[in-house]
Amino acid sequence: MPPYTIVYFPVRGRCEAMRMLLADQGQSWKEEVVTKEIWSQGSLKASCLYRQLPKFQDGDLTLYQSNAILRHLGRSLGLYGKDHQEATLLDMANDGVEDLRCKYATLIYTNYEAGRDGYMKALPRHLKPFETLLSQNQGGQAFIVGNQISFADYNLLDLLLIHQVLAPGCLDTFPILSAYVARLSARPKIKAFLTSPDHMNRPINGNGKQ
Ligand code: 6SG
Repeated sequence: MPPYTIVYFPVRGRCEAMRMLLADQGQSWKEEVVTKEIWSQGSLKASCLYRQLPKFQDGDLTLYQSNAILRHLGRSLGLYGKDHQEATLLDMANDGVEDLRCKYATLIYTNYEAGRDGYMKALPRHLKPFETLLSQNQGGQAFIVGNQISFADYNLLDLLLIHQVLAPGCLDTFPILSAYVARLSARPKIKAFLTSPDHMNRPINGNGKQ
């Protein structure tokens, strides 16, 4: 039995980055899908540390908070940089991913119709830091930090992929980001994951908006 279990709603949401990480690292995991009906019963919610999903199990260890889960997998599977400094730079990159993910979630779940135009207008400003970070590491030809893939790369890749759905062409003015998405998406196990029915049939968000 795989040691990993993801307990989450039937969406990509806050779990697709960890799924991509596990798939790319050749790990298997179990999915426990929580429907709206099950969640609204309330007993699972009441049992969750922050009354939210995802919940993640690694053997006997139960975790909450998607970024803590990504970092745990980063530490466990050697995806947290080569030294202390790289780990810190990865934290900085991942916190930036989280900031934009929160803006995205606010748009999707609270302000989709009225907020769309403003979001699109501000988007280049929010994408630029990632182009800058990449450009500072081997001219953008490598990963977000250092010479090896990290938990933050999977999180950034997912963030960029969902923005390409929200705003097709949003990376056109960012050559380094565009090449990064193409390069990472072409990694054989990521490609297999991204073209799998499991991924393709899973909605990005819980309210049908994307
Ligand atoms: C929502 O926000 O899927 N968890 C969400 N919502 C349910 O009762 N900081 C942490 C982290 O990084 C944030 C957790 C996150 O892990 S994720 C949660 O638990 C609650 O608060 C986005 C997502 N949304 C889908 C959703 C959940 C409830 C309403 C919409 C779909 C519809 C009903 C159930 C599933 Fe639905």
